[in-house]
Amino acid sequence: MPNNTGKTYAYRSAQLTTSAALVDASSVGYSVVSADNALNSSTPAGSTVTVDNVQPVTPSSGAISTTNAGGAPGAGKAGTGDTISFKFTELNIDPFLLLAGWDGTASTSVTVRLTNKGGASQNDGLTVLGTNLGSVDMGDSGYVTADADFTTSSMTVSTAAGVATVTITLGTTTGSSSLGQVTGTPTATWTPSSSATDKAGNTVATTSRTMSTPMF
Ligand SMILES: [Ca+2]
Ligand SMILES: [Ca+2]
Repeated sequence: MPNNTGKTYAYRSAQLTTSAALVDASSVGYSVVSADNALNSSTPAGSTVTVDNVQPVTPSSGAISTTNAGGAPGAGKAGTGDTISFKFTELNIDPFLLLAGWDGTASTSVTVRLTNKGGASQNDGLTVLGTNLGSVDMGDSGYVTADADFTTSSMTVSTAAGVATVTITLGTTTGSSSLGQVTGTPTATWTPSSSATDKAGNTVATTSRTMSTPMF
């Protein structure tokens, strides 16, 4: 699977755009000229950048995973300390485009919403509000009987071996009376968002990924 191992970014600019005409991993020269208000210009300073035209994808296995922090009584039921993780086969995923204003160097506070869709055939949903992480179909209608928000949840991103892992740890909820316990083995489906990109602006592939386990 392609990844962008070996490409590093020390600067960020709103002016960066990708072009299909550029060949991935090729070297492209550029120069910088500075000018003062009187239009006195510096001598051009040149260097090169390495093109990154590889679309971030998600692993075909293990792209979405969960953990249960509550021991056996909490298994299958969302609770404080439970986690959900999303993986991208991309070292240079852009935290700013996962959550506006987040550089990914420290954990940040987010709200996880479990959306109640009711009925035997309508699976509950999971979203991380304000992010471009896409959405999860939980694969079962029994997680919540009404929408429940886990505020003060925390989100981190780490990178290793060509994979970026975004992990969200559930915070506290005021909707605990709405939480249900799922005892089967539902299949959850994550649909990533193309609003997430790598640092070169390549949009994330939106191929859906599944996990089969008693979640949370
Ligand atoms: Ca749990
Ligand atoms: Ca439900």
